[in-house]
Amino acid sequence: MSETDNHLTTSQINDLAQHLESAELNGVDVHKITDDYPDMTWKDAYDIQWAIRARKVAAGHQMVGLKMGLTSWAKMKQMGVDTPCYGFLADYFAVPDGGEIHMDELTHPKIEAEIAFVTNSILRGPDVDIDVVLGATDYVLPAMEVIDSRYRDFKFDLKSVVADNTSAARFVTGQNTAKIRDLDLETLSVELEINGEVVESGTGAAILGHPAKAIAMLANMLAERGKVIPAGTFVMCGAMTAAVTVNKGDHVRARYEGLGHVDVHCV
Ligand code: 0L1
Ligand code: MG
Repeated sequence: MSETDNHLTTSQINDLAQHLESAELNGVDVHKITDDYPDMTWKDAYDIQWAIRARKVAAGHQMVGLKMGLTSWAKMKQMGVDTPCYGFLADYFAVPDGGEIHMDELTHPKIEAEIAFVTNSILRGPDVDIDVVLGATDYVLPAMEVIDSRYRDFKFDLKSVVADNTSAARFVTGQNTAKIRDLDLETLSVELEINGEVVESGTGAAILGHPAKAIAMLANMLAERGKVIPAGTFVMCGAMTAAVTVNKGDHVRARYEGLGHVDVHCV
């Protein structure tokens, strides 16, 4: 993922940002954009994502955090890629613990159990590692992400998914927080339940071996664009479990060892 040049024009990037944002806001699916733009570069893909982000800010939304995606080796292998990707979290993506996901607003949502970090000092790449991240972490908290690719049948390639803000749609955070000295983030375990039945389980090590690795990678990827992770940033590290399809009427709970649980209802 080293292309630093654009193949697309600024006008094409802005049009594609509008196209993908419109699919998101209207809950309609579209075909993957690389079908029409097979030569688009990684720079184009992230430029489209950043253009969607700029559209949301221009529309009055706040950015409330960042996310890493495709951080498990299993999911990268499934996608045939060796690099995770990042996206942004807008204010209206946030659902309170115990709250509702309105399925009519989404296309084909899936849910995954994650862990999130809140930083207390700036993380500036390119040489951020796990120890630097742990030294800049205020606390961690349990979280679930709802991913909802705007691409028909979740069929995409990585450039298309980066442009589509890595399928980010909704997220829920738990009410318990912990200092990293009080947790072993690698062995921290979670069970994902749907209607009381455990459907997936995992540990922190599923995230690149250690969840802080995902934050380090984010800082280093942002550095390629001259960006940093500011102090006080909420960052979701990626999934500890596989993503599970949810349906109207489902009650989803992620139960974390030593960190309580996070709940959401699909209505
Ligand atoms: O958050 C994630 O890991 C999802 C990244 C995008 C790929 C997908 O939609 O499955
Ligand atoms: Mg995720």
